[in-house]
Amino acid sequence: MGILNVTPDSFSDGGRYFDAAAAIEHGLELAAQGAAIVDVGGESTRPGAAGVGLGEELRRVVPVIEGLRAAGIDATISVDTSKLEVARAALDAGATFVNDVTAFRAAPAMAALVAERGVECCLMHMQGEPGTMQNDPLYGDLIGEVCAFLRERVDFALDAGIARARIAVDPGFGFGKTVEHNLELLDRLNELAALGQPILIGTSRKSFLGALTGRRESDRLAATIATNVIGLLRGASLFRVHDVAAVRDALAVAAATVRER
Ligand code: PMM
Repeated sequence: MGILNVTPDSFSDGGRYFDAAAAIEHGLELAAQGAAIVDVGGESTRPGAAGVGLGEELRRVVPVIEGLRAAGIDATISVDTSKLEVARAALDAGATFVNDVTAFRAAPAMAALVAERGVECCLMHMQGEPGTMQNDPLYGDLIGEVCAFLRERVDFALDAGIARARIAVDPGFGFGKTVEHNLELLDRLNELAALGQPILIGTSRKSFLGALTGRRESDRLAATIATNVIGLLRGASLFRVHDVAAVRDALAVAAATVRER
């Protein structure tokens, strides 16, 4: 899954693809690099980010999805949103995947929409809200709490009529987690297999990698690759990244190695 942030303020690529034409070009480039899914987002969820209004989010996302479709993009188009109206407009414009970092908590009706359209979705764990989630996140039992949350949200999605095979789960790296929490989640990712759903991870260039390497966002590719290879070995099958070509190569080698055994 290649990341296409149409925002002025995302933590790593904010502002680079804010213009629709530049965003469409970059989305096509992500697909050309081998992304099976291009994830289009119009609202930054970085720690401390302010929310964006409905009209503005629609203006950012819809023309880009329409443009990618019109250009015949060879990838599934995903919309990264927590708003029902944005999800609906994105599906109307050609998206077939809804990536909601609130796991349908912000807009519960989004579950019925996903069910009705027969599209796929990703449900992510987050402790707190983007504005305050990094202020001293606390867990009694990190993996147990993340799994219990995701199980409850999967049940909610199933009750709304979404087919089980169309639901991916994501532990939400960086969303209400310390560096230690992120590392424990990655190392114990295999425990999420108990949920029986495809596992998506989004570690690309995130701040815990900066804390471990001392590198700025644009210099975290090697660290990003390490986390995605570990994620693959621990059972993840979807990898949300900025640098598609490089991560794809690393995953191809890791997957082939494991398959040989
Ligand atoms: N991270 C961000 C945004 N959306 N969606 C999922 N499913 N998982 C994530 O980890 C995730 C996400 C924030 O990162 P960005 O600013 O690079 O988009």
